[in-house]
Amino acid sequence: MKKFALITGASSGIGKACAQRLAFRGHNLILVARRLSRMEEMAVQFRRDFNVEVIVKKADFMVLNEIEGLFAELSDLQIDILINNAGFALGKSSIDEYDWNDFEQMIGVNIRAFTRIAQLAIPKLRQTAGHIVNISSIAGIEAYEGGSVYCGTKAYVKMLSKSMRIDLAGSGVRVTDIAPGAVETEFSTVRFKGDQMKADAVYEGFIPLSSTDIADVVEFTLNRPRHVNIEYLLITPTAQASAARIFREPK
Ligand code: 8X3
Repeated sequence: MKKFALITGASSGIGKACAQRLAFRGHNLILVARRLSRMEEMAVQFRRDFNVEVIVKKADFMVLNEIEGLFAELSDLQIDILINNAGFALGKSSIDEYDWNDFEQMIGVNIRAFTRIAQLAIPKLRQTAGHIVNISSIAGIEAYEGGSVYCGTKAYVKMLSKSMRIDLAGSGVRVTDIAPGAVETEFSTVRFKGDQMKADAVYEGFIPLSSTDIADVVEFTLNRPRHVNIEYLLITPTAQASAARIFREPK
């Protein structure tokens, strides 16, 4: 029976790069995100270039019913990889000035949906002795100014991942937590709500990671022999020594 890799947040950034890499390696894919047309374009390309099966599903991760409905639709399929990637930062200000709705959205997607997706995927991954890759962040181990709830959600992902690993020991399911530092994607454009000047400033004066750099590492963890579980990897640009300490070349 065919096996599929399920990738959330697949329409851009790290999710898209992982989808591209897995398709290149001949893996069938289930792509899930909100932006259907982007995923449909990817699917056409992957089917044509890599001869893989690609299923595209639109889901709003703020709505748990949509996630549950998605897994009901996938009930006949075998899944051996989950790239649990959907998540974002919204806003970056002092906690007392933060828009509560931004907190709600980060908690809704980075914690609630993230957990529900993992929980619904695990029975399928047990059947295939599969692999869960949870995408956390350097923000999960280091707080920074204006990071509050975003940092909190990523610390949550780190502990959820660790706990999952313990629960699944003996099942043959591998669990990996990938924690990227500064990766130039739409991340900062989303965080700053379309303010491109602010978003660009995040990556100024140094070479940030690309989503392909992260896909390289994800691929490495997936391709280890079955008895090898890489539990946690923190990946930063060479110029980034901590969440807040980035060496920038003077202008
Ligand atoms: C993304 C990296 O440092 O902007 O998770 O939080 S950071």
